Amino acid sequence: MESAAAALREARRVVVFTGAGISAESGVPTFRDDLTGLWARFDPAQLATPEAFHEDPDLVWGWYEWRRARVRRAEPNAGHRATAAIERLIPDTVVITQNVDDLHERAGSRGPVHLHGSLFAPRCVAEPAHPAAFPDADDEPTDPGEGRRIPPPTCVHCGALVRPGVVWFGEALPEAALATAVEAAAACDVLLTIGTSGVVYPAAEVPRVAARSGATVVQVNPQPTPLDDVCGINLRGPAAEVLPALVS
Ligand code: BJW
Repeated sequence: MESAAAALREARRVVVFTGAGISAESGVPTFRDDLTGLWARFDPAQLATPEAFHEDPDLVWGWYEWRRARVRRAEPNAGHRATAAIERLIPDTVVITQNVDDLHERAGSRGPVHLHGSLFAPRCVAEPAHPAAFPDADDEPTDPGEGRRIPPPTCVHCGALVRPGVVWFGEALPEAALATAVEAAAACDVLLTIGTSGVVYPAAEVPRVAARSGATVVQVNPQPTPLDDVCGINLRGPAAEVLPALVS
């Protein structure tokens, strides 16, 4: 903890790279934790691929509406707030998140980069997607309950289905977001990797890019991950406890 705090104090450029674990203490489930992770209860092949949406749009839309409603009820935790505090202390901080929730924004982070999209930006399935296809995106989500089907709305411009604005397996990440992430990681002095299993690519390259570029990489996670080897400092613990201690 001492050396991580010292590295952060001396850093001019910082990247905070987050995964589902930072939102766990807000009650938003992770993906791969045993028992509580979403993939322990649901099959990603049936819910988080373009083929799944094509096959059964009502099942997929219903599942994302259920998750959107859960996130709406959740509040940012001390880990999200500590991240925003780092941005205030070190203005050249870039927050890069794999999360599709909006808890960084609600904790006061300015413009976090969303590598895997957002639950709150549904879009038309047409390529290229019609903008503002679904004007009600900011409305209170319908909560269909776990596992209930709900038909997706249709695009106001072309009548095609509206899909969740997230990045599914096999889909490209948003080009600009990925470029910003790689650039910031290559240029930073310190990268904090928080609450990610580090198994999903290309996002998992981000801390590796920072390590290869000579940055101090600090990991905050209660469990070991494949990123342990590239992290000079591993802080084992929950983000909502470790991060506030790091910036205090
Ligand atoms: C705590 C905590 C607490 C708990 N405090 N910590 C190279 C090798 C192998 C495979 C591939 C590869 N390159 C690409 C692939 C394929 C694939 C992939 O990576 N598969 C692997 C899983 C094997 N990647 C893709 O398909 C990507 N696309 C792609 O590569 O496109 C290529 C292409 C190019 C050009 C044209 C077309 C295609 C896309 C990946 C999209 C991932 N999508 C998801 C779902 C998003 C939507 C949704 O939310 O439903 O993103 S999957 C899911 O995993 C989600 C997450 O963002 C992502 C990462 O998960 P995360 O955040 O790490 O969560 P967990 O649960 O894994 O870990 C939580 C961690 O928190 C744990 O370590 C806990 O210990 C910890 N924790 N409590 C701190 N309190």
